[in-house]
Amino acid sequence: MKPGHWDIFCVVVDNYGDAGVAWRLARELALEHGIAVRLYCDRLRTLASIVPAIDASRDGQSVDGIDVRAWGGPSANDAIDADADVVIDIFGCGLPESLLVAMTQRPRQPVWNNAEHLSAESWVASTHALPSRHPRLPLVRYFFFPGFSAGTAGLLRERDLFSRRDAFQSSEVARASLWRRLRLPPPGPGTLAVSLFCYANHSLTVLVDAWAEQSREVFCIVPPGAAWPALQPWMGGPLQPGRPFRRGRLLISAIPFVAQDDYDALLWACDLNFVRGEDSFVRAQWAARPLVWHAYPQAEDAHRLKVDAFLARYGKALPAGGADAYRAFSRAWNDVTPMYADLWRGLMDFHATLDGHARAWAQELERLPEFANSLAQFVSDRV
Ligand code: TRH
Repeated sequence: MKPGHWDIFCVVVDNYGDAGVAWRLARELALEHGIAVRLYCDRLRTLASIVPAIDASRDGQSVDGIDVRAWGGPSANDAIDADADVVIDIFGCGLPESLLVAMTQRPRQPVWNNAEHLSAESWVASTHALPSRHPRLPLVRYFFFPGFSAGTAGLLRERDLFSRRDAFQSSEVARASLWRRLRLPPPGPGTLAVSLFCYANHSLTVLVDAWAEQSREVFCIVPPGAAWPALQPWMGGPLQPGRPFRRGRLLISAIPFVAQDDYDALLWACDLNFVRGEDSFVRAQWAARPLVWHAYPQAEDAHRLKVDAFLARYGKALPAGGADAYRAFSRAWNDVTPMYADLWRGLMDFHATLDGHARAWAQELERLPEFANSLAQFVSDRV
């Protein structure tokens, strides 16, 4: 099949994940599949914070071969050319009515896919790629699910990601250059370097108390987010880039929000990564370093099912003690059970095991389908 021309639509509901996933998908399709991609985003400012080459004040710009466009969202009346061969709405953000009508009038309708949210739950494989008829218009939309099993579309992963990661992790020069860019001191020998990206979290102060009191030095690097205001009362002052804070064995440094590629490098450089949502969660798995996931909190605690489903898959190849410690800490971090310092100590007893497991897990996932490839294959089977 000829690569053709694809339109991707993204609504930033909150935070960075919507734009983060849309950008990653657009970039892989453009750079690895030679597809002409237009990316419509209703908040260019958010996109620009993860991709600094994007100018948030400009509509219509080419970055990494992607035609980046501003739009007003599915209910706005923007004039959008209905000439794409493939249309994707990220996380089911919806498309403008005028575009849907124009799609029905094309001699050959575009393939319309909804790129879905990630879950490790087992129902995903049986729902992936199913068609759904539009309630009023003669259009079909397919539901495309990322996931952790062969029956799903898999996860987004750039072709050269592992070779870049491995080159970084084996190069002292590359790591030193990252710490310089972040204006941070390189962690000393034996120090546990931790990145901390999370939502508002009741367990945070229990954790920093445990870090301050333990025997091993902890260097905690905190990008902007809920952790900054949450740590302020504990620190007795604001957390800001350039103003490190020490208590006992714990050194905390805030960093500004960094470009998506530098965030990858931070994950590669740390010994443990606290991540959240979807995209940082996946990137931490590719980093092949132990991770703790904070799931996006959902109504009626629906996210707890997602946490347990992930823990069941991730813990399968761990020895029983390690799986229990990991599960207990992760569930407390997600507010399913109370957090205690002992849970942290239990987790650290298995840090070396978790480290080996993280690499094996990344290799295991690498054998599954890759999301952009799955999508390109799915489309090529239909046009
Ligand atoms: O930011 P998130 O919480 O995003 C989302 C959204 O809330 C979204 O509505 C919801 O659907 C989804 O979670 C489940 O977390 P996430 O998914 O990890 O996205 C963060 C993005 O920001 C990711 O692409 C990595 C990037 N990032 C940087 O580029 N630089 C940084 O410094 C940091 C901390 C993150």
